[in-house]
Amino acid sequence: MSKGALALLIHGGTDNWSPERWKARFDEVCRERRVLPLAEAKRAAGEVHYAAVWKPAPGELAGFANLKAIFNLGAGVDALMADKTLPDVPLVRVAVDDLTGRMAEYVVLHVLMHHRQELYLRESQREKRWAPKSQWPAGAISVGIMGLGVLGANAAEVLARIGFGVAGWSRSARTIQGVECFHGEAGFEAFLRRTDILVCLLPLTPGTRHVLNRQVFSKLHRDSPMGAPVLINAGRGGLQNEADLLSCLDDGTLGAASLDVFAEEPLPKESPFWTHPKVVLTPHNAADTDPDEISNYVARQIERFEAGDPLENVVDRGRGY
Ligand code: NDP
Ligand code: OXD
Repeated sequence: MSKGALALLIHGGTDNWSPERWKARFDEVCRERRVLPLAEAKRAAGEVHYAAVWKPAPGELAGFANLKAIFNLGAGVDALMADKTLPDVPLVRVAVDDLTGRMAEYVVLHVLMHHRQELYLRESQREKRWAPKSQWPAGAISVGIMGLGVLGANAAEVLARIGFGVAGWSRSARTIQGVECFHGEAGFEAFLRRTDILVCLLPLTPGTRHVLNRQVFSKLHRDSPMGAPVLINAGRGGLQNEADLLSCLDDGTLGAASLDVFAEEPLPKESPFWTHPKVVLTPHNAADTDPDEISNYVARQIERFEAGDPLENVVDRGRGY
């Protein structure tokens, strides 16, 4: 009997999400299985047992009646959770060392950028101004990480090794060596009050939408050598109230922000974030999903599933992440 087909529903629109690139990779790692791009998959819908997806259109997955599992090709599943017609089969997300390492690189880069006064130093260079300000050590800065899951916990450990004072906040209680852990509503204010650089690595769910707002920014610690607190958001754009964020940057509640994600992506040309002097902007590439790594990961998971072993990193639909 032939193996159930794998459908590719990939709508990224950037280099990394080229459907052709993913198809070539899946053909290599799923040699005995038909790997079907969307149009072909629709024509052979009954033969499709698995779907590998990135931002599928709402309703698209519901057309596959014999689906056994869905593999989201990234870590965040908010786009899928918003689809009310999502088939009731296991939904697997990405949690692999490759992605985790990439996110640690982004977080370390941006924490160091603000801590080492890079915005000021680049401006000085442009103006040919030799005017160093005194530099404090990493231990003088408290970094607070919202979300202590796969990505947040690892970034916290790496930052602690560099010497920052690191705390984290999650929904349930966590223990991470060298990291002061807070959780839930009850722990939120104390977490914010000790934080100079706030790093957001939360998933976007109904419980976290717009969690980054004026009320939260105004509770951050204000007496660090940086002068004002800093936000780094690499979770999702929907986590930030963008009007609050802009007004808090403008009135000094926040000293600066590194933003990788936005409510609307690609970010419209007219967005004030593009040219804001206090914003360091990246185009949602903090941690790219690598087709080589992740096609292997999905192929391995399908093999496990067909051998009767449990799938890994299955999303809890009740929690939404
Ligand atoms: P995980 O599911 O492993 O971790 C999520 C963390 O957030 C957990 O610690 C969880 O708490 C916490 N959390 C969830 N809801 C709440 C809440 N209401 N209050 C407090 N804490 C909460 O996710 P990952 O670490 O793998 O990924 C995090 C997010 O990063 C993804 O969902 C995605 O949106 C984003 N991402 C962005 C990328 C980019 O390139 N910009 C790349 C990859 C991911 P608990 O521990 O109690 O469950
Ligand atoms: C992800 C992402 O969720 O790339 O993996 O944003």
